[in-house]
Amino acid sequence: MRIEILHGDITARKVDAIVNAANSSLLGGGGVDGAIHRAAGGELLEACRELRRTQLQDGLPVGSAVATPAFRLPARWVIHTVGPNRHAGQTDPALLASCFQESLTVAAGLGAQSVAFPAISAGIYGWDARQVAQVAFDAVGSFSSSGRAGDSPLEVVEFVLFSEDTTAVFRTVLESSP
Ligand code: AR6
Repeated sequence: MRIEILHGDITARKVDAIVNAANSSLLGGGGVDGAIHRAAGGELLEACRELRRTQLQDGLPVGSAVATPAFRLPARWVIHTVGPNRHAGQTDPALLASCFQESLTVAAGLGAQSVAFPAISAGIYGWDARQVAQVAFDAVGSFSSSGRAGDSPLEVVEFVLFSEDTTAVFRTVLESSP
């Protein structure tokens, strides 16, 4: 599995799956969540409402992930995950690690070869980008060395960062990772 760091808009990525930094309601919001819903079209919100009705009446828990089709996006699927919100006292890095691990597990289950992540929790939810990068790369490393990656066709894990600063942070952390 190869990690790539890109500066840009995740909604433009023609990968198998893009990951959405959603909230538990799954009904949209600001940041990358808003951008994904706008670009995917109203069918995405409908699919999320259907998930809430049928499987997730109490919402998607922090650290969990669930997939929908990507509708008008170039990607095939959107994997929605809910990062921990520092402003709500959710400061346990294990919750953030779980977002990356669960999203990779869902991507592998879909048969995805490529998946793109944003900097989950590094915006409205208030986490430091450096810590998000560290947790993300550790999660990819432990996923690829675990049995879960064995049968999956997952080859490329992209991190698509919206600002130059965050892109530089992710590059620096990746270079200093073992
Ligand atoms: N492509 C890639 N990255 C983006 C894009 C984009 N189009 N737009 C923003 N980012 P945030 P969170 C970056 O706030 O911190 C929503 O309201 C952004 O610059 O989107 O997990 C949800 O509904 C930042 O680096 O997600 C939740 O309520 C990163 O994506 C809440 O925000 C994450 O920022 C989730 O907060």
